[in-house]
Amino acid sequence: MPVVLLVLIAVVLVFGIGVLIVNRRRAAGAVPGASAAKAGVPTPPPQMQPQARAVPAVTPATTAVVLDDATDTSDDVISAEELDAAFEESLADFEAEAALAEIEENEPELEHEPETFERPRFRDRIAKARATFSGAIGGVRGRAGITQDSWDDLEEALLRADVGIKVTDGLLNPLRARVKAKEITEPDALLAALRDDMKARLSGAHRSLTVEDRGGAGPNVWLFVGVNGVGKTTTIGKVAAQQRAEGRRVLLAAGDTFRAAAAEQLQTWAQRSGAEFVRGNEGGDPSSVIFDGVQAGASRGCDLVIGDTAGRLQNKSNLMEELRKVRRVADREPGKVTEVLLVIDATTGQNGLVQAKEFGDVTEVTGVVLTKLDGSAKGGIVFAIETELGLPVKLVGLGETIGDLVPFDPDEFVDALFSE
Ligand SMILES: Nc1nc2c(ncn2[C@@H]2O[C@H](COP(=O)(O)OP(=O)(O)OP(=O)(O)O)[C@@H](O)[C@H]2O)c(=O)[nH]1
Ligand SMILES: [Mg+2]
Repeated sequence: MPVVLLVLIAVVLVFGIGVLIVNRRRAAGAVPGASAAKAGVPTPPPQMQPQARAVPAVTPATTAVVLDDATDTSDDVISAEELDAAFEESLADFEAEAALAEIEENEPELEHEPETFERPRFRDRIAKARATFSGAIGGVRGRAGITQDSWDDLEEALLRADVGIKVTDGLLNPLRARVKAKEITEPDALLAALRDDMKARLSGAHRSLTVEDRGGAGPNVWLFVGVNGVGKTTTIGKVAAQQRAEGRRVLLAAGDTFRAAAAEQLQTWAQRSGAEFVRGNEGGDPSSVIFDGVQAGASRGCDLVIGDTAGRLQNKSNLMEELRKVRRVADREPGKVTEVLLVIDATTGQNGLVQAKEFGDVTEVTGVVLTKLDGSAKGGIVFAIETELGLPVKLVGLGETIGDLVPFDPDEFVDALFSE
């Protein structure tokens, strides 16, 4: 009898130990990627949810990841920064596969044909700037010769148009010398010479938008940057429509994760222009959204991925660093950044120069889009941007609708200023 009892106790003990071991193993496997995270490998991204036209971006974990043994908190909690660094390092190897697998499944059919639009003319849209100039031109023409008042009229018109004091002097001083040397004697000849000099100052810049033929290696990436409310998202919609009309397959990536409404605004433009669309979570990492946009663009054979970014003040260094990262990630294979367009609101005048300098330093701006030139008397900022900073103004916004964006044509612009 005691022997049977002993055997029974032994069986119970063995069973109990077995249960304990199994439970510990289960607990150890409960946090996926925990051991990998400990070794510095980022946690796999959350699965993407299919949407009608939108593919949500894969966002790296931004919260701390708690590992299996909750009692030891010192080493087992990985901070957002550490995770972010790990994410940066192994992004290409790791997320590409997961992202591609999902994106291919969700590839939408392009349902929308882009809207057709008529190109507006400078002359019709820059009425206010023209009014400023035509007053001065009338004054100069109305005098029998070239007097001090003629110079005052011209100087005031140039300054009011926001050409800036430096460029204004640069334009008028040589003309003063030519008048003094009797090379120019008539008011009409003076106006013609000024017009030519203004055109000459803007000539020679490379203004076309770059789309490289990458032989299927991946999409070109264009990024839009600038301070708040200047017209980045609207311009992206207009550009997307133009690029679609040229037969390119375009994807818009909602890198403005600051507000959910920003992604929705971009999505509306994607639908209008017949572009595809990728978004992330509100408050997520913008560079992750751009990365996923590029992956999606590559897997769908897009020619062009256009990245929106949140508006930011050029003196907020943390936000400017975020932008630097967005640019770096966008430039990773299979993407290639071929344009970084700084959007400047023409009505902000000379402040646009400061913005251009700061954004240019951080993101290697390739060109400027000058918006809201309709109704603004300040188109003269073009001269300051080009001559003082050496950045080409590539596009000009002349209104709020999809067709209100034109390539910047300096001759047409200057002629429009001088037209009566
Ligand atoms: N008149 C005029 N309005 C414009 C032009 N471009 C943009 N807008 C308007 O400017 C406002 C701001 O445009 P958004 O595209 O939202 O500007 P944003 O830079 O994306 O703004 P944030 O994302 O908040 O930084 C909108 O009301 C646009 O319709 C333009 O060329 N002319
Ligand atoms: Mg925006």
